[in-house]
Amino acid sequence: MNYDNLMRECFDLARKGSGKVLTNPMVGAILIKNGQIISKGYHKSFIEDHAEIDCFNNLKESAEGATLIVNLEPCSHFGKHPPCVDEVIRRKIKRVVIANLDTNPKVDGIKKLREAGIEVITGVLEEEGRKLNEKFFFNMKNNRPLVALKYAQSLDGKIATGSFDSKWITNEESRAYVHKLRSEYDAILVGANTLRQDNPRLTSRIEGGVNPFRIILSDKLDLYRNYEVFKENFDEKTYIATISKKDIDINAEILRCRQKDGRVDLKDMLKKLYERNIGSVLVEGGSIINNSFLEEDLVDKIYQFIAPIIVSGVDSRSAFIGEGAKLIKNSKRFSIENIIRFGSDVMFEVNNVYRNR
Ligand code: AOF
Ligand code: ZN
Repeated sequence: MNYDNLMRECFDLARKGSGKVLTNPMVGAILIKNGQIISKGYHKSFIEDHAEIDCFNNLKESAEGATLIVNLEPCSHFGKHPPCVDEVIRRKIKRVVIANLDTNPKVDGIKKLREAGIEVITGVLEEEGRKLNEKFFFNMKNNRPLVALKYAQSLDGKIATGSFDSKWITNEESRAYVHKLRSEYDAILVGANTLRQDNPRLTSRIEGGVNPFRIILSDKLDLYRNYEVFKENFDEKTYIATISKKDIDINAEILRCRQKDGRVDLKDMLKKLYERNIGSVLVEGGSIINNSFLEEDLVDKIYQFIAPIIVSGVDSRSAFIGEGAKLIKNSKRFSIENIIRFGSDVMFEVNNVYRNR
């Protein structure tokens, strides 16, 4: 039997957890018996049941002899929940079909299933499954959140004019895509300067979009409570990463980070965020913040939007500003994974995650 279509359906179910499962993987599960789908389920959020359990909970009949299709190897460890494999065995499932092995070192579900006499088929649409859970696999391998930079630039590579004007470089379609990205990333990071200049809300304004956590990078903690990101009505928290010892009365959790060259040590900040179950960060910073991540080798992905305008000018800003490579051969090299057109704009999805996967 070919399980490709059912696995694709598992991926679609899994995607419903996008932005909500945090450092957990997106997982969907389907049960079939006598060629019929008898139940479906998915991992809805970080704290909720695993996909397999959700699928069993939705079941209206006995699962005995059924085939379970699930895009990730069922877990065998005691985490926030008991092992899924125990439930699979208890329910007398005949066969388990999976796309990807779970790279969490605590998990070895397949062994347990096979020992219980259950047939296990692995590697169905493995590559698509890997792409779907790119962030999770990255987290498992690197023990830190995946970092993606997002910026919009002109044809001549400028993200702002000399007077720091950067509004409306890209068109509406590109901006809509940014809102989709914001709902897929666990957190969104900007510098304190962006708050001062634009006072953004940093929410995902698409239908059904999940709001990300907000991270404000502020070395000196010179912030005011009346910025939009500190207003009450958010489900997700705002964090401020700082090296200041100052106390301020503000609606955010302050992450006191180690310092490096007088600035927040980004690796230390990412460690603290990971401890808070943030598995991916979308950086919407300017030249300086982008460059700090670049210098620390912390740029795993880039979403680079390009609008067909030319800004020119010696004072205008490009996406990175640092010492720069003296020779082209010393530049940092990435790979372009995907190119999408948004009307008159173009977006490059640039990847570095393969280095770390
Ligand atoms: C599954 N099905 O739907 C998911 C799995 O803390 P816990 O108990 O939620 O465990 C989290 C780990 O379980 C996670 O790192 C990954 O290895 C696995 N996630 N496993 O069988 C699921 N979400
Ligand atoms: Zn599980």
